[in-house]
Amino acid sequence: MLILNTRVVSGCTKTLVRSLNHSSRAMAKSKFEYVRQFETDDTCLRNCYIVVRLDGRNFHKFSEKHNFAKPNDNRALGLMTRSAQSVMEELEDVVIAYGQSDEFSFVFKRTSTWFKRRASKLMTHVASQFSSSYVFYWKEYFAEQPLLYPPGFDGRVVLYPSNRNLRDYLSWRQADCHVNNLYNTSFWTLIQKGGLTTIQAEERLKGTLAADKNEILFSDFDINYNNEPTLLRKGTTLIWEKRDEAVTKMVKLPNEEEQKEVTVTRGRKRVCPHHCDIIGDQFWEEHPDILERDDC
Ligand code: DGT
Ligand code: MG
Ligand code: MG
Repeated sequence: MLILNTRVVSGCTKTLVRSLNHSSRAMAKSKFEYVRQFETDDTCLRNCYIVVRLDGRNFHKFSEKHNFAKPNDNRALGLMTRSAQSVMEELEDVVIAYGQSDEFSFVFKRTSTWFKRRASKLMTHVASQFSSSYVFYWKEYFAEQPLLYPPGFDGRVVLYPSNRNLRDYLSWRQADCHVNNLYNTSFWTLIQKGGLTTIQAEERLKGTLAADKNEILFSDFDINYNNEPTLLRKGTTLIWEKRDEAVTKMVKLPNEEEQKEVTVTRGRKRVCPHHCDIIGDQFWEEHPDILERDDC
């Protein structure tokens, strides 16, 4: 019946064919189809920044087994950053990422409609892209150290409705980086340079405040914590930046027979790492395009 109609009224062809497909699909539905209704709606609330945070699974053991330097291993941090870069390049709408230790947070722009904002899709894509990149690039960072078993990363999704909330979230992660790194630097200096056992170092640091740890490092070991590398004190922030790139291409100039190689400069967006403070206003004033307006 439908096919007959398509012949008669050509202007309606599209509509009729569509309804034919629909009815044949309806007929093809199995009695099992109802199980779809058990799927939960995990659409992220509109206008909110979507943050996906990944964290290495049992990296206490993973770092030991793979002989990570203590307290910080530059190879491991480099590989984390490389994997996060891959997430930003391969997936859509991540405007900023922040990482330290075995974790990385990815912020999707608040107006993103990627995968209809479904939390499970976003989180699993981030986690799998990150994990496969971590394994894929392993050798580039750990030349002599074989990867002994497949690492895993857990993921969670958190929504932040305002710029203030998002900035406070990122500040929280950077403050955590600072607290942990100051503790770890003091702890391992007491052991590696001070000759203390792990138990003695723990005892020495019990109840100390940040100022006390700074003092121990400075007075006993001549280490000014503020001169430690910013990568370790501040973590890694990845953002998109336009950089000029020289590109060579073949062009045919007017009045000339043959093509000539010409070098032109092009602005290209790239993921760039920063190891700076993101708690204060300066970073955000210097990069005003990262955050969208609060009144969207
Ligand atoms: P989880 O996350 O509950 O599965 O357990 P972990 O063991 O991953 O715990 P977490 O994430 O709180 O702490 C990260 C661990 O990874 C911590 O034991 C120190 C280790 N780690 C991360 N980066 C480095 C590094 O550069 N060098 C060394 N030696 N260890 C590191
Ligand atoms: Mg972990
Ligand atoms: Mg962690």
